Amino acid sequence: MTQTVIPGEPAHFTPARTGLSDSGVRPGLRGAAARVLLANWTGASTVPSRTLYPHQWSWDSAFIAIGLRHLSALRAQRELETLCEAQWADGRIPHIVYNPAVPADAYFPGPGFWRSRKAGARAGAPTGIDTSGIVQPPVHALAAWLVHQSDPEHSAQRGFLARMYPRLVAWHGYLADRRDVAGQGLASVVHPWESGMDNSPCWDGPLARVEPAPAGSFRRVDLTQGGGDLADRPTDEDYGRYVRLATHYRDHEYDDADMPALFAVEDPAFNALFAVSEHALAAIAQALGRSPVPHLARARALTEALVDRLWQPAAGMFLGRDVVADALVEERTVAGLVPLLVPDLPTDVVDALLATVRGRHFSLGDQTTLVPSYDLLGAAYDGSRYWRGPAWFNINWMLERGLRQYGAQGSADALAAAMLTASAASGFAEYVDARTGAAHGSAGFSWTAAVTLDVLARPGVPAVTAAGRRTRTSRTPASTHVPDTARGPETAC
Ligand code: 9WN
Repeated sequence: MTQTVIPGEPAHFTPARTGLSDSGVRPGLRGAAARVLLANWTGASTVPSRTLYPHQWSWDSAFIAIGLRHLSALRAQRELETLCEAQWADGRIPHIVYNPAVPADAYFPGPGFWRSRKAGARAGAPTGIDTSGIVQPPVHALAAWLVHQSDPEHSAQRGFLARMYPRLVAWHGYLADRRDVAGQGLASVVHPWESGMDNSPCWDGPLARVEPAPAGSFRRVDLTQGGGDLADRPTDEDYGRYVRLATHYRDHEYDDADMPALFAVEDPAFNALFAVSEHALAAIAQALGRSPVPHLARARALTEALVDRLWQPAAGMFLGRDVVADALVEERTVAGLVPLLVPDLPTDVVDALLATVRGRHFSLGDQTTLVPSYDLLGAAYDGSRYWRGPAWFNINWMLERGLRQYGAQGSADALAAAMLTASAASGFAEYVDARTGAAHGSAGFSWTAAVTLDVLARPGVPAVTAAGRRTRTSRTPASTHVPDTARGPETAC
């Protein structure tokens, strides 16, 4: 019989002790965050931002659902269900689901660029909805499990998990079967947008081989709609490369088997989330009376491949692997710290990661209060430029849980408090300067509000205890670790 371990709530993290209480130190923050999510709700899902991103984005929706569960379990379930209605027959969950009510030129690339219904026909794109053809990090099973936990009775009444489970299994199957470009047990991203960290310096090397699409062949909308500083956005040259890669994929009918890889990178954050979500899928399977064993086996295999292929002891962190060049990408980005969210990492890896988060490259608790997206000492560091230095709230939400999971309670408490301070002060900005907290990007950003709600609602966070820290030589038998059992108060929308 497989042992399922759902981590409990530690007594040492309480609103009273950390000053995270909405009614005390931060009056009004919960209401303000809720108003952002209510304003960005479109009737069946939530836009990341009313100005810059007027459709549904895949990993945004997962984080949004994690926050929405504290306002309305039903709405949180709908968020994920709406996304899954756009799933392709090959299992992929597209990174954008277009809202037909929004003008075609409101975002580039729009549905006319991806042509999903036609170019994606062989891969099984839906016929009644327009989507993009690429994917984003697989946070969805984790989100579904957390949404279920916020109101299990309501979830069971609606058959939420029973409907989500086959979708999520197909999604993970797609990543495992079609995206293991190197054949070594990890999924590759085939476009920087798939990582969710579009403009990370990690992509500079692999992207340099890609000929940019001619500047006049597309028209960017992000430079006119955003509301943020245009200088913070990716350059035209990088945009040209993004367009070239997406065109290449589209022109191969989104067929992963039949596409010469121009760009393929094993990203540590993407694969860490895959492993964590596979643990969540094990918990979902068990809640449905099914066997968690295949999910636990895949979670274990992913964790081992992550360490074997992407761990770099000399850097004290994980690095991306350029699959086309078969070489690690020598850039320290926050993606290489996100595996802290994965349970059961070897002890030496955890110790090094904790030292790196607080060390001179990321400097948490010293020069920074939120973890920056890129190495403070890196040649490409820019405190305000997209994914090249500033801090994102969803990423810090994951790191806060990772720190806590591995016993760094003090750093986790301080990070949680800093997230609330920065989200409130910045008007729920898309991202902030990690040193100063200065707001960047669009305001009223959905996942910033969502993770704020989640941090505010938790009387405690979990997870994996010291028992979860294991050495390379003593991997424990199959068990399910899902980094949350917290239940926040539910109120109707
Ligand atoms: C491209 C929606 C998305 C996020 C990504 C973020 C940004 C889009 C863009 O916005 O990407 O998908 O136009 O830059 O990088 O993480 O999901 O919020």
